Amino acid sequence: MRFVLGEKGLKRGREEKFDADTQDAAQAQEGHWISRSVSLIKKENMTQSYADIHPNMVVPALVHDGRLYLESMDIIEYLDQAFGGAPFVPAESPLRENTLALVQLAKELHLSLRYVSFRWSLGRLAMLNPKESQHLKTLASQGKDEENLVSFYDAYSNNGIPQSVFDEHLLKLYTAFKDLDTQLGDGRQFLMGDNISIADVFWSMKMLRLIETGYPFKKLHPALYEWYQRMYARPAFQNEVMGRNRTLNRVWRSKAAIERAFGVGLSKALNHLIAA
Ligand SMILES: N[C@@H](CCC(=O)N[C@@H](CS)C(=O)NCC(=O)O)C(=O)O
Repeated sequence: MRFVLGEKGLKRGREEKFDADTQDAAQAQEGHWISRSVSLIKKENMTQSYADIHPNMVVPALVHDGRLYLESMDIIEYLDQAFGGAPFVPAESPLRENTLALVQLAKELHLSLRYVSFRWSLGRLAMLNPKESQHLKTLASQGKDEENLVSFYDAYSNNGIPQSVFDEHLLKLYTAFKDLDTQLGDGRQFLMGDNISIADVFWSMKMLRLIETGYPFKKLHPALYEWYQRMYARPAFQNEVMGRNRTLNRVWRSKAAIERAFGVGLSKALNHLIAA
């Protein structure tokens, strides 16, 4: 979402705590949006104040003109309508349908990304203690838990997920990246052709997280890696995505590099799976 705000030329204004009781409309500088970061590492998404905003306890969420918008896909479509500019969700067929199909695939793989990044990057840091688990259950019972956080965190925090399940998710991601790499082989600049779209946003966010786990994109999917470098170089990516993530991103990448040097970690697991 932040990436698209940047691409639309909208300027980031003040930073507020996500649960600070300030009126956005009153506080916003003309033409600027207010950033309210929610730290997933600090588990701020699993607080009553965030669950009141987003019942599924995931980011992002957008408030504009006093209305709340949830779900990345819907938010980006709304930003197109509200702020114009080159559309991220194309209007004409069949480009629209093809773009949305690629976004749908990214959405379906979101769970796989969660499994893989927790297993090979966040590790114990992402586990909940019994008190936190209980708190999550209480909050989830007020909403619908559509992202299945309760069952995932329950199993993950109790080491209840077999390695084969993590491997399965890693392979699913590998298969999808391999396909994208093939498609990009025709020299297109963006996933859907000549113009940036919501598909580029969804998939580059996936890659950003996976690079932190040590996923060897450059070696396995070179055309996809080149495409990611183009996305990464865009000012909106640098300012709105990396601006806040840079330090943590470096920490995770260093951890993955050390693991790779010792022949452990995601690269090793993936090599085994591909060879099998
Ligand atoms: N369907 C949601 C999914 C959003 C989502 O899963 N966000 C992740 C971060 S990329 C999250 O907030 N995870 C919280 C957690 O795993 O505790 C959307 O597309 O907006």
